[in-house]
Amino acid sequence: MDVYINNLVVVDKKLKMKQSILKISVGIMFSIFLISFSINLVNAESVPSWVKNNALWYGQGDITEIEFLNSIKFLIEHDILILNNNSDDDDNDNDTVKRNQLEQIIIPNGNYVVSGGSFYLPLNLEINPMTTVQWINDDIVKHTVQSQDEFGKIIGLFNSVPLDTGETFEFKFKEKGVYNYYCSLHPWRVGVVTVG
Ligand SMILES: [Cu+2]
Repeated sequence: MDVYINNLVVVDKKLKMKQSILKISVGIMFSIFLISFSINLVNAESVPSWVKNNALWYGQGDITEIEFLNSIKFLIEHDILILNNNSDDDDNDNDTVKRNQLEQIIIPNGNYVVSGGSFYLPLNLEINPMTTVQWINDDIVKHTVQSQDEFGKIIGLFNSVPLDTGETFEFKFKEKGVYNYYCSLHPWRVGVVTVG
């Protein structure tokens, strides 16, 4: 019976030691977090010394968790500890998405017919810089996309291989300007991408 009780005491002691080690680690981590965080936002002097002590005392097991949490509550309520709700980051993400948009130009069915009205859709695509344009061949014959200079001569800016039905070609427009292109297989088909 004594052995059993002794064992229980040992187990209990071990458990308590583990708990206090955990508390001390949490306390140390929080102190580091608190100091580095507050320096970034305002300066460490804004954190009252009793809050700093609370972090230490909590780590040592001298105060309860509620007392410890109350000191964090104090920091938040007094705008010393400012919680980042990531709204700025979200905006930035949206901007990034906007800047890296994908726009499509459809090469419609019948585009190869000289007298037909199946122009590129849209005929003049207007986009922001850093937009990727994707041409998709919805026609029943092959088409190419060839960049042209202002005189209608092919230049090596963006040039596709012949695209089968359903195939696509992409090019990312980084700089502002007016970009002409045409199909080398059906040179009467001319389109424009305006980056502004
Ligand atoms: Cu064509």
